[in-house]
Amino acid sequence: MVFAQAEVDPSGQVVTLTPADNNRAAVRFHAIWLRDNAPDPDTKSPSNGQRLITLHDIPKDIAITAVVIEDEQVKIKFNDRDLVVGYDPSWLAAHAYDRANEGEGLWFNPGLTLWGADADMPEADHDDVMGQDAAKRDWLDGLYRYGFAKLNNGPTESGTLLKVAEAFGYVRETNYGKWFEVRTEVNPVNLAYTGMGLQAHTDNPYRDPVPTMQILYCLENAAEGGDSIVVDGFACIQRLMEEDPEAVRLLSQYCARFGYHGSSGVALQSRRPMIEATPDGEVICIRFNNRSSSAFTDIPFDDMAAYYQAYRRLGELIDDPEMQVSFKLEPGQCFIVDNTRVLHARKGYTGAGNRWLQGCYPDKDGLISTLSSMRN
Ligand code: NM2
Ligand code: OGA
Ligand code: ZN
Repeated sequence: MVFAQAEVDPSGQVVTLTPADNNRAAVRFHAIWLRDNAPDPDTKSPSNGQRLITLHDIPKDIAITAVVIEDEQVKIKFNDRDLVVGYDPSWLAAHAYDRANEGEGLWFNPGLTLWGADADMPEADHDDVMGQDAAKRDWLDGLYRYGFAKLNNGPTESGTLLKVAEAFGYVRETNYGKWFEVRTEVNPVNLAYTGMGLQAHTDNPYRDPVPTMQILYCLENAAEGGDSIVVDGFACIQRLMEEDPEAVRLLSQYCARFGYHGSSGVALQSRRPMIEATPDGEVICIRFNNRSSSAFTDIPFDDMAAYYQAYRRLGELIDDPEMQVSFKLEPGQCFIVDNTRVLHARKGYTGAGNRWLQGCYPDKDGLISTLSSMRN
């Protein structure tokens, strides 16, 4: 971005940068914002990029005394130091905030691709992703955008899922272990450890914070049934928003309750909405799990019946085959979901053959960090 002109207002509080390209609007920045984000070595550590000062080090009456465009930089002098601070115009353009308040309503991160049954889902070969940076980056990029990705033709060795997790992040240990065996057990501590079908769900909504990603790695799948299904929870919320905004309001503004007490010494519980949004309306999490919801007690009497209707409708959208992608995992194949967004289900299974998956919960911040640093 090239700026043709820089001007400071008479109070020294606002800089206006006018782009060379006439079709682009001018952008304004506040003195306090510019001073806080000054890139000089006394403000930001040149070695690690961390800020060396607190807001108390900036006077309340901070003001700009001069601004010029020179040597492809926006150069600014403030009233607290003699230093002239040079800002990269592209950095300023990328961090501009000069827009109107966008008001109400929920929205989704535009970097995500919402999907339904006809989606072309990201998948790659295990050895390519583990061995080649470009293949890994593309696969992680798909995983981020779809909240889902499959990895094919991996080893059928116990524990391989941890190596997959380590390729992009760190595994969160829980009461189920660093990883867990998903297979039929006697006296199961969780219905996942049976042959029952499991309605599409997010894992562990009873945990705070919830696990943000899950890997399910297949070692054996010779039973009859046991197919996997995944559903984009954000796409379901989007459909619900279109057909019944009041339903989304109920599910996002009241807290549900979730709990797990399946083994001794464990009593997990949470009070969180099924649809969670930031204060400015970005949908950031869906919690949906029929097996683990507790009695709801945070919805006022007058709204409870409508709340249940909204909950039912969200479940219908989640169970709608038009929203679902299904497949049967083969030994050596795994999938990863963003557990804050994409729900997973399994069909019931029976018969003589064994079914054995291993699961773990890597954190999503690691994925985003690895991907961002690979993109740079
Ligand atoms: N397991 C597989 O959230 C849940 O309770 C689903 C989780 C037991 C770790 C199952
Ligand atoms: C789980 C789960 C699915 C499966 O373990 O959380 O949903 O395919 N398992 O067994
Ligand atoms: Zn699950």
